[in-house]
Amino acid sequence: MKICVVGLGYIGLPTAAMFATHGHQVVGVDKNPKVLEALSRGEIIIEEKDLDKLVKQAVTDGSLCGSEVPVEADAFIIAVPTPITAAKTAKMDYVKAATESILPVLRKGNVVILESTSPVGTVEELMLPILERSGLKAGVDFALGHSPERVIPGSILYELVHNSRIAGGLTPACAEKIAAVYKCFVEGEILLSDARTAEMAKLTENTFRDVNIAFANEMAQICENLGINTWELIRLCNMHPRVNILQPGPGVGGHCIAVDPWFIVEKQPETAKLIHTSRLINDARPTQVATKVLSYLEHVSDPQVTVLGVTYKPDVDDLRESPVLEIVTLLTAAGVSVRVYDPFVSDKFGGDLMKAVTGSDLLVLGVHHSQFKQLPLAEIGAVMRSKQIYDTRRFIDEEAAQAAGFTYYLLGRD
Ligand code: SAJ
Repeated sequence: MKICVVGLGYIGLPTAAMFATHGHQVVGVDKNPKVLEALSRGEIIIEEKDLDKLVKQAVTDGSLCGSEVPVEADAFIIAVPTPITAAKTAKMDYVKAATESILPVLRKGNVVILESTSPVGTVEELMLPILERSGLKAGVDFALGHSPERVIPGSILYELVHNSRIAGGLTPACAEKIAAVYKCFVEGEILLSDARTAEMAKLTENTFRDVNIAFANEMAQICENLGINTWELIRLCNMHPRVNILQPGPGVGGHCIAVDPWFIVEKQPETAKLIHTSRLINDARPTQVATKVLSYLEHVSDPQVTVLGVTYKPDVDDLRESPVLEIVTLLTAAGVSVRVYDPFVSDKFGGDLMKAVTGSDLLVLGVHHSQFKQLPLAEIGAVMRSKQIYDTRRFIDEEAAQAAGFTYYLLGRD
């Protein structure tokens, strides 16, 4: 099969490389010349485990190449961003433009699949009318539907293969055709459904997680006020066979969980009350954490803080919607001099750890990158002005910190 993947980001590029290494001829389309230029050399400009090798292999074999515009193909996959506007509604411009770009090359017998996370109705109300301008009929002359990506950054290639995948068709026959496209590499179950349910399923999964994290974050606030260690509380409660509480933290980041629930709220503002409140709870976390940081610096003149880790989650290079970046901004606005160290964002925040901590009054552990387990606390403490740590992830060994002379504060307890 010839497959055209529109959008070569965190989802499109791994998906394109996966098809290309499973017997298909793939053309990847992107507007960013840097992406295409790197691809022509078999290289990538994003960080994702093992993706560089897979792309290199596909390009070297001649099964994957880049293009500025879609070309004729058997299947089209749209994996472009669906960001959120200031009004908290989905910005569908990229999906619209990607669909329009397919129009000139759409042929009878094609399969068109939306992978981008989108509000309910996108396939039927946005894409279908555009594609039918071709004179072809959706569900008759070409198959159309939604097959949401559900992979977790950091483990994308594994999850692309092993997760189950929903194939939501405009008609049952469309769903079958969509499923057939992915069969070459998906080892998980392919679940047939309709397009609207598939759209809602994706939003519901991320909303489920957001609501549950909001619960953990609210508990953390309550426990701080009542002098209870949330982490110990959660450990005890999670021993119950039907309780599984997630972890509190400095907020919810990333381009998915902090965004997708709004796509449900947008459609049903009166009804989606718990969903809306959960979003607000998680969005309030950076302000609450920044306020805590300021309280630990109350008696310090000209306070200096070092933030360790600013990406939206551990062991990735992605800064989108990062709550820790927001904390950095809030502290800076409050007159604190903030230095950031994050080895995953080497161009901006890499450099020298020791330089970043010298003269500092407080370390804020913002993200629990694996390598922060081996922080040389004694050495770090020796160059700080005051030895204080605020651990927003319960990641640093409290006893080790205290042995190195630090005052240790824990989110959800102190
Ligand atoms: N977080 C917490 N507490 C937790 C778990 C996460 O505060 O207990 C925070 C993280 O620190 C991070 C944010 O939530 O800031 C989101 O991280 P994540 O690891 O939960 O999820 P994402 O955004 O990287 O990926 C999610 C996944 N969705 C679900 O697990 C339901 C993934 O499967 C989706 O494919 C992805 O969104 C997506 O692309 O939509």
